[in-house]
Amino acid sequence: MKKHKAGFVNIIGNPNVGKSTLMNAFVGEKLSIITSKAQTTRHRILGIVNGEDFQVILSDTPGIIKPAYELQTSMMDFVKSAFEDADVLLYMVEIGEKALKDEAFFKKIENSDIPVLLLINKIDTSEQQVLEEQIQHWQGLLPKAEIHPISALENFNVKEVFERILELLPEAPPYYPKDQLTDKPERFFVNETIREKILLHYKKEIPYAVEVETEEFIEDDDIIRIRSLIMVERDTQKGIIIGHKGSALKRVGVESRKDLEKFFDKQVHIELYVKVNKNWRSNSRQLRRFGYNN
Ligand SMILES: Nc1nc2c(ncn2[C@@H]2O[C@H](COP(=O)(O)OP(=O)(O)OP(=O)(O)O)[C@@H](O)[C@H]2O)c(=O)[nH]1
Ligand SMILES: [Mg+2]
Repeated sequence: MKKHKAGFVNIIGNPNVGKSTLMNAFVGEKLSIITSKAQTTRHRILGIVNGEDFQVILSDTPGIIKPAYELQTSMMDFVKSAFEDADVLLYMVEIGEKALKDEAFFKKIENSDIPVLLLINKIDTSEQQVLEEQIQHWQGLLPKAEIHPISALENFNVKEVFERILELLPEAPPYYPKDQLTDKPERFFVNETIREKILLHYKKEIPYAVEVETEEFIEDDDIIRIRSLIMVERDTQKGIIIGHKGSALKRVGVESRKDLEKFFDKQVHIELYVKVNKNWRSNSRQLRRFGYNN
């Protein structure tokens, strides 16, 4: 009989380099939201790829930054936790990038005994010569790491990286049931889908001041009824989220519903409302309630 392999493969790197895009590509589902804005991902999200004789437990994590408020400190705690249980680390950089936004994390990678695959992402945007310079640059900085140029977006070299991960994983029984895809509950994906639309449609500070909490998720035979609360930090932000005669909020609702109907493969009814929750980003009790555990 073939031996069973299993382990934790944790993706870390600067904001916006394509970590979530890669995890979704591995899993084949849109588990993590993706936008062109930095700090899209705020949590550690597991994406589990199951095979007959393997279980690869991927972790998508928030992009590495120097925290300026408590929410960001919690986000960086998720990144730290990803160092603690990794069997393989995927350190993702993008073409043109020179260094990690927090030197302390780079030191952790440098001193790690865990195998590190350094993925140079977005090579679809680059010339061969630029790529070669990048490989030189990273090889010089992290001689122990194995470098793989990829395009998560165009699925280039993603399968090869997955094969390499399988080689590196230890023999172990599965950690999760073989039909499980993630560690997060359904409501989490509702919150994230809504937050993605807010990241896409609102400018500047607004998306960063928003948290979403799904208060109702009722699944009937043919429809899922959802009610979610969009939290902002100030009254002015509430007005902007709602928009003229509610048009902006309506767009968030319509687009979220479409995505969620695809995700759950069922008709969805969604009701959104907006509330001011002053300074929730700096309030540890509020943060715990929203699943930022520290
Ligand atoms: N051209 C190109 N764009 C990519 C590639 N991978 C990701 N992107 C884009 O880069 C942007 C950021 O992608 P994400 O997957 O959200 O990046 P992330 O690292 O998870 O970002 P944070 O969660 O904010 O840290 C999105 O606009 C993606 O479409 C790639 O291989 N090529
Ligand atoms: Mg992300």
